[in-house]
Amino acid sequence: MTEARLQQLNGDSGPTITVFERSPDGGKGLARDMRVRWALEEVGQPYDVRPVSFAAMKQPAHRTLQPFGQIPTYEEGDLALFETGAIVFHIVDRHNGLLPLDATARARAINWMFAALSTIEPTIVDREVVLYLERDQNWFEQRLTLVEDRIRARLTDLSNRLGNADWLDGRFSAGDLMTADVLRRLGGSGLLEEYPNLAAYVARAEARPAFRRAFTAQREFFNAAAEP
Ligand code: GTB
Repeated sequence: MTEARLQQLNGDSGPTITVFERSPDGGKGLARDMRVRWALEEVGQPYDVRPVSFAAMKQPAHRTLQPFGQIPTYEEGDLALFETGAIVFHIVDRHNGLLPLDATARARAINWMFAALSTIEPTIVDREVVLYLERDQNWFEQRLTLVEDRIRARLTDLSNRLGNADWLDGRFSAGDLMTADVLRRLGGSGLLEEYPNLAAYVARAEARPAFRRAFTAQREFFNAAAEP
């Protein structure tokens, strides 16, 4: 019997996550709730979604959950979390499947989660800041080149480490989930395609049934919100 079915029979409700009421990504699943949805799908944990408008996100009620006025948040009984690293870790620590049981391999998988969030993602976010907020500056092109070169430096190292392997360290783990989700944010930039093994890595991750379910859920949510 699946964990989801057991929960239904026990009357346990799953966690609730907050998401953009209307995601600026147009349904491409690029906001950070995607990695939480994906982790929940991987471990078979049903969840509810609570949409939050940009205005509501900055109000005290939401800031109680997320001090920085952002999504996603995660509520489960008495527990409220923010920060996708902490949320995904909480999910994969409590459910089998995305972290190895062997302590050493488990620590290495967590290591990759942190690398994705601390070493790779900031360079990708920098590029988005340049594109969205600094386009009018006369140094825009120069800065974009610098920022993209910093991304390339990270991608080169990651590509060298991955080599011909399917995943970063043995079986697919939460480290891969986080890394692939971070790399997805480069979609449309052309940067990922400069590294065929990384492009294939992301495609492999996106082909996972759990990713497809999470992606479909966020897309259906976006489409329903867009209906008049
Ligand atoms: N460090 C936090 C975490 O990992 O949880 C960062 C959370 C965060 O950046 N949340 C963003 C947010 O709420 C949404 S994901 N922004 C609103 C605000 O700060 O006022 C970032 C994001 C947003 C939109 C797109 N997009 O449209 O493509 C992609 C990613």
